[in-house]
Amino acid sequence: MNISALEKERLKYQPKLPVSLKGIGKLVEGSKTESVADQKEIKELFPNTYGMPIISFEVGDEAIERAPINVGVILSGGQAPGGHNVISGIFDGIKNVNQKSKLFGFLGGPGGLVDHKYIELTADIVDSYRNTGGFDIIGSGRTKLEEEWQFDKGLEIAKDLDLNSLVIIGGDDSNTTACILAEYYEAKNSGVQVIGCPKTIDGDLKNEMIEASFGFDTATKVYSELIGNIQRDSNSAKKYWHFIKLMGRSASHIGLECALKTQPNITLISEEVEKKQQTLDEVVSYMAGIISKRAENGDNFGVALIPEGLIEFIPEMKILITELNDLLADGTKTERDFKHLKKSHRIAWVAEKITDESSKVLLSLPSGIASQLMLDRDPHGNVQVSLIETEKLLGEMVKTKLSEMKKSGEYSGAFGTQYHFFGYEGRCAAPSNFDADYCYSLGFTASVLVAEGKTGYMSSVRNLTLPADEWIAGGVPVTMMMNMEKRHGHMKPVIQKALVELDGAPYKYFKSKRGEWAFNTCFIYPGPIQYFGPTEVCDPTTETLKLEQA
Ligand code: FBP
Repeated sequence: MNISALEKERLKYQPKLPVSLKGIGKLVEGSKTESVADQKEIKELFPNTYGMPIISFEVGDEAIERAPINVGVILSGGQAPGGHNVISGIFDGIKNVNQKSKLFGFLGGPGGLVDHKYIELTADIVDSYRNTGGFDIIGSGRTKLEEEWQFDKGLEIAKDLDLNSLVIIGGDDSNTTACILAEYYEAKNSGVQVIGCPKTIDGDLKNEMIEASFGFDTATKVYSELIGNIQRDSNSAKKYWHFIKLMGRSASHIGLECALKTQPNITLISEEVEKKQQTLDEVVSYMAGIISKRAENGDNFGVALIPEGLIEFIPEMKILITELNDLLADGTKTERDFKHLKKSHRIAWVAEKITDESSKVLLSLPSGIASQLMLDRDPHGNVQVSLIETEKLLGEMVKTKLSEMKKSGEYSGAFGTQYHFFGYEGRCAAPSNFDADYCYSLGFTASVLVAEGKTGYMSSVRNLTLPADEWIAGGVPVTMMMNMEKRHGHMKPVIQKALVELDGAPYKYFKSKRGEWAFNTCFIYPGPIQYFGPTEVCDPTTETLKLEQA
C-alpha cells in the first residue's frame, strides 16, 4: 500500500549469489588459524572455538535433503543499508536446506534475546522487505550482552523455540559478543550455534578475510551524491566554504572513500593527524593555508570533509577525552555529582577535576563543544562523536585564524561557511545493487554455516571486485580477528578495529592527488545511486576496494 514506485520495483530484484551457493555447496576446510595477536590469552579464553580452520564453499554435487534448521536473528548497533537482505538471504538459505526450517527475529537488538521479544519471520513478512533499506523489519539496539545471566536468558529462549543457531548481524563489538556467546554455548554443550555477519557503514570491520562490512558501499554512495551536489552549488555560487562532517565513529574510511569519489578541496584523515601528532591548531592552520591559497586565485569557495571521529585522534583532545571518560564513567560518584550540577556550572567543575593541560584545552573550546564532550557515553563506553559538532569547531577556529592572517597581510579573501553533517542520510538508504547482492550472499552463507553445524564463525564473502558469480563464500573463525585491548580499565578480547592504513593503496592514491584537488577545482559529481541500467553505472563497488584489490 504505502510504498514508493521504486520500492515496489526493487521488491522484485533477485540478488545475485556466488555460484558456489547455488544448490548445496561443498565445504572445504583450510588449515588451523591463530588470532591476530595475543594468541596465548585468546586461546585460553576461547578453548572451544579457538584455532578453527577457515571455511570456503565450492560448487557441490546434487543437493541432498537435510533436516530443518531454526535460526534466531538479531540486528545489532547502528543501521546499515542491506540488513533486510541479510535476513532474506538467511530465510531463503534455510528454506533451501529444508522448507520446514524457521526463522525468528529478536526485536530491538540484542535486548530482544534477553527479554524474549521476538516474531517469527514468515515468507509474507520477509518478502515485503526485500532490497529495502533500514532495520525496521525487527529493529536494532545497542544493548551489550556481557553477563552470564543474559547469555542464559538467551539460551532459555533458544531452547523454547528449538533454535539451532543465532545469527548476530553487527559491527566489531557485536561480533565480539557473538564469539563470546558461541564459546559459552559450546562450553555448555547446548547445541546452539552462533554465527556473526559483518555490518557497519563505518567500514572498520575488515581484514584479510572480511573485505568490507556491508552498508559502507551504499552509505558512501549516498554521501558522495550529496557532496557532489554541494560541490556543484559551491562552484556555481562561488561564495561559501562547506564544512561537511561525515559519520564513521573512529576510522576515516567513509571520508576517504567519499574523497576518492568526489575530489573535494580538503579531506582530513584522522589516522594521519594521529600519526603526525598534529595539534588542533596545526589542523586549523593546514585548512586555513589551503583556503587562503585558493583565495589568491579568487576562489573564495570550496568543500572540506571532516571525519566525525577526528576529535579523538588529536593528541590533546584524546587525553582530555580519556580524562573525561574516567571522571564521568558510569556508576562513579563523580558522575553522580556531575549530573546533579546545574548545566551552567558543569564545565568549570570538570575543569577543576582534570589535569592542568586538559583543563586548559577544555576551557579553550567553545562552551557548546565542551558540553558536547561531556554528554553520556554509549553502552560500549565510547564518546558519542556523532553528537559533537566538530565541523563548527573547526569552522570557527579557521575563521579566527584567517582574521589573524588578514591582520598580518597574509590573507585577503572572504570566508563564508555552511555546515553539514551526513550520517543518518545514508544509514537506511535502499541498498545499492552491490550491497543488495553482498548482504543476501552473507545471509545465505550464514545459513549454510548453520546447516554445517558451525559455530563461532563470521559469514565471509570475498573477491568482491569481481562479478557476484565469482565471489568466494565461506566462514572465518571470529577468534582469528581478535586481540586483547583495554576496555573500561580491563584487558578484554575484542575484534581488532581496522583504521585507515597509511601505507595502503587508497590513502596513498588520495595523498598523491590531494594537492591538485586543493588548489584546482577538480570536483566530481557522482549523482544518485542507480538501480537499473548499465552494469558500469549500477554494479561497481567502492573506490577503496578497487584500489585495495588492484
Ligand atoms: P555501528 O558501528 O553500530 O554500525 O554504528 C555506526 C554509526 O553509524 C557511527 O558511524 C556513528 O558514530 C554511530 O553509529 C551513531 O550511532 P547512534 O545513532 O546510535 O548515536
